[in-house]
Amino acid sequence: MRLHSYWRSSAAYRVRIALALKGCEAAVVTHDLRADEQRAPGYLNLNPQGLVPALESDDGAVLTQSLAILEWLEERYPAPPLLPQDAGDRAQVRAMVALIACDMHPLNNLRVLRYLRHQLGADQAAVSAWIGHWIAQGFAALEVLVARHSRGFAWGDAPSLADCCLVPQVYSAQRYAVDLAPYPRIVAVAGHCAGHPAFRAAHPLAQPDADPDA
Ligand SMILES: N[C@@H](CCC(=O)N[C@@H](CS)C(=O)NCC(=O)O)C(=O)O
Repeated sequence: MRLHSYWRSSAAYRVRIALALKGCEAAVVTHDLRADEQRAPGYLNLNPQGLVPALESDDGAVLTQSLAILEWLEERYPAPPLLPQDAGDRAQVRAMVALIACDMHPLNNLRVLRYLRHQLGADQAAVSAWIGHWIAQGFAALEVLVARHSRGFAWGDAPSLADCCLVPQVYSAQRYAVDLAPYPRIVAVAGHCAGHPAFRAAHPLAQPDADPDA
């Protein structure tokens, strides 16, 4: 398999975590988002949206959209499971996933922030306030769900798709210097995950294109 990735991409980070949890090997192909490499014609052939991640599977399929890739990995490589057995429990995990990946992350990704800056004329203070607002709103709700369901990991006592999404979102919040003190349970889950080898292997700073000075 080949994973098209960028070290600081939250969506690619989700897939890297799931691949590592499943014990799947994937060669990493990097695209520097700062240089707009995700819009190069060759990559647009793979993913017409011009976004990372994309996963080329061993049978030649090209998969896009991180949540679709996570669900595909879960179906194709069922062990270890990243969704609970019970349908109601699975819905709870998927609700955490959607809260982060559908209602938080899209508001703060590169193309949206660029639009705020360049088309709407927002200065850095306004952009930072925007980022902080949406992260705070999402994390306030997620904190309640984690309090209900966590026993170490975001849902229960084993890693799930919720952790694949929570950990990158916490990394992103830290990168934007958002105060995480109001969300001690989310921070505790991220800390718990940080001790797991799969999460360590997927960390942005462990990636071949990591640029700690960026
Ligand atoms: N919903 C998509 C979002 C993908 C996405 O926004 N990727 C970002 C990096 S986290 C990206 O490629 N951004 C490039 C850009 O905005 O131009 C997914 O989950 O895969």
